[in-house]
Amino acid sequence: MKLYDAARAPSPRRVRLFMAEKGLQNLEVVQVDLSKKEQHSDWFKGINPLGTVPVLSLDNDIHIAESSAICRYLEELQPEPNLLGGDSDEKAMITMWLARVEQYLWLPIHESFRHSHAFFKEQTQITAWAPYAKQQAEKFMLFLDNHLSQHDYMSCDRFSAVDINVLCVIEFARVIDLRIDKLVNFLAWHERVKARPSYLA
Ligand SMILES: N[C@@H](CCC(=O)N[C@@H](CS)C(=O)NCC(=O)O)C(=O)O
Repeated sequence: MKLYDAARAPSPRRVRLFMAEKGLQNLEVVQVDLSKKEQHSDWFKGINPLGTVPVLSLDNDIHIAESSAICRYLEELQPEPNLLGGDSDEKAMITMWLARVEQYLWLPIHESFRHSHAFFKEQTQITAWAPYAKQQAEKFMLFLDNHLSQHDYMSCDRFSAVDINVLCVIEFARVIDLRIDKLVNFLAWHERVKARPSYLA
């Protein structure tokens, strides 16, 4: 197996943390240099035509793109410690939270970044969209802060892939100057997840 990674990008970080939690760390890692647009090179487009990282390439030449699909594969490969749900109740709840976080946090943060940051200046940017998208993310952050006033973790009252996904996107959100500084429950959760050894992966 080979992981196509980009050290500073948030989506590959999801996979690295997921692997670290499972102790899956002995695989080949290839860094794709996003600043040099290596993701759009012919060789990488042969691996993922959409030109995004992460990608997990299997020994049978299957290339899995999308961090959620990679994590699903890794969970099947090594079920413990469980991160995507044990019984059907947990699987449903974690899937629900993953979908919420993807739609109401990752998407607006990415959109705000995409339409305001110099990294995308060669593409069409609708600058007025950026603050609106940021506001949408802020709304969901308040929802999460409220949820965390009753719970230590994002889903099922235990650490799961949902915590990994929120951690990666919320730390990335600094690039659009979006922070959890004033959200006390969110901050406490952040300290809790930062204390895990996987944090440095
Ligand atoms: N939904 C995808 C998002 C992948 C993605 O957008 N990756 C970014 C890095 S975080 C990327 O490769 N960007 C390169 C570009 O947009 O040119 C996933 O979860 O894997």
